[in-house]
Amino acid sequence: MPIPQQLKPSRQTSDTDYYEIVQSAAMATIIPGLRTPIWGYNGTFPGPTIVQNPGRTVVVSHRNDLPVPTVVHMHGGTTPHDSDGYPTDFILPDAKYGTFPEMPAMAGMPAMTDPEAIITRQTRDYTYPPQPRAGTLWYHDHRMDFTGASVYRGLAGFHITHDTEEQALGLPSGARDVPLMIADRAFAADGSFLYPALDPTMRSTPGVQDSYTNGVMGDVILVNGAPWPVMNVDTARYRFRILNASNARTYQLALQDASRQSVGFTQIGTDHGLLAAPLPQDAIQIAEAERYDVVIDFSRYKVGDQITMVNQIGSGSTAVVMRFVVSRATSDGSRVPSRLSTINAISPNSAMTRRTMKFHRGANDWTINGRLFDPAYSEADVPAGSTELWTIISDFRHPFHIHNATMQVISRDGQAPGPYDQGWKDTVFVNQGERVQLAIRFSTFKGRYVFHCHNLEHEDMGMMANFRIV
Ligand SMILES: [Cu+2]
Repeated sequence: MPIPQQLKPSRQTSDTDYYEIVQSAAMATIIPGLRTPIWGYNGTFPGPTIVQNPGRTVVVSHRNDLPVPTVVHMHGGTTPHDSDGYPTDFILPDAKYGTFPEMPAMAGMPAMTDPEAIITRQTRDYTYPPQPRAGTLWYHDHRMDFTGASVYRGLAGFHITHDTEEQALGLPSGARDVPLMIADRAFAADGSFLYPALDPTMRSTPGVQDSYTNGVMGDVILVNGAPWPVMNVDTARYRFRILNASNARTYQLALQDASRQSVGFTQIGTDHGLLAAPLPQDAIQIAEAERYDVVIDFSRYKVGDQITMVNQIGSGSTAVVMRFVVSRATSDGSRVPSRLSTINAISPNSAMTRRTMKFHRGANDWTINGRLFDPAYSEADVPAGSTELWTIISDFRHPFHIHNATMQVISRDGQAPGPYDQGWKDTVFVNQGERVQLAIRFSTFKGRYVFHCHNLEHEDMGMMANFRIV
């Protein structure tokens, strides 16, 4: 199983690490014997992993060598608005590729410009100040109307933040702290990705063929860019940072030993870092863009044993994710302490502003409070650093994601939060017909940001809205 390379800084000052990434077309070997054209950060899928250490600012200088505009969003980040990857904040490609309106023409709507867009040509520096918590963040393309197609081609990578609280715990680390990017893809016979774009050049017409308006799913499960990989492990504890980078597929992950007995995970973290205490889970539901950190203790096994990670809500080829083969006996100094982190639970109170966001499935589009995404309209103006209570109501399944904020699940349909709702989150699954109340704590960085469905096809078809931190 491949593990994405950790990117080395190109230079460092007393408080800042500088990185350089080139977004480029490349050939990958994913299906044995075939070559897959990808778009990748530094030409790889997944892109290189950026590690942000405590107290350090990270500046990533991106160069766009692709034929279309790109936008980099660091998902889960606490980020100044001009580095957040607002969908129209394009890094334009080389001028030879022509012009690109911020909002391309869609059915019944002419092309439009976004006067607030902050546009650069070919390069852009994204500044990420020290992050509030250790967590498994990730970066991916967020281009207006083309996010689904761009991520599908490979524009996604990990951005891992550390803090001193986490570093003192003795959790599995180094080669036993492993990011797992799960993403499903479909392939054409020649090995290329099969994405049902209306405009495969991704230049002018956004959207997917009609039969894919619910979202694009593939029949091949990739982990770190490899199909159903096998990972050799020692008889030791491992920490896995599981990210669902799929466009539209939710998984129910579980572990099975050779006799197909479920062996369970120890969940230790979620989107924005560690839980208060380890949480045993028989299975973990992970929606698009969510992260779950788990520890698997392979010291219970002997060399030669195999553990399979399955997807309990998949079928056929999508029911299996990857396999672990215990291949080396070793000693292990790691531990999972009974207390991991301090999570101050937010108690709703009457002083908190309450808002309702209705996620609705239209005939051919996806709306929030009855609107398609409009860069000129703000759904909520929120005071910097404030905490609000938002209720998400939905008539379909959607992972709700908000930028530049962190949240706790307060209730689902008036009942207690679900088994996967612990900790600080930036993405929360909302089921069909469900009413989920969230306490959202906004960052102190001011400006225009978005929240949206993280089913990328829904997002591209309008299920996104602005809020402003004022
Ligand atoms: Cu959705």
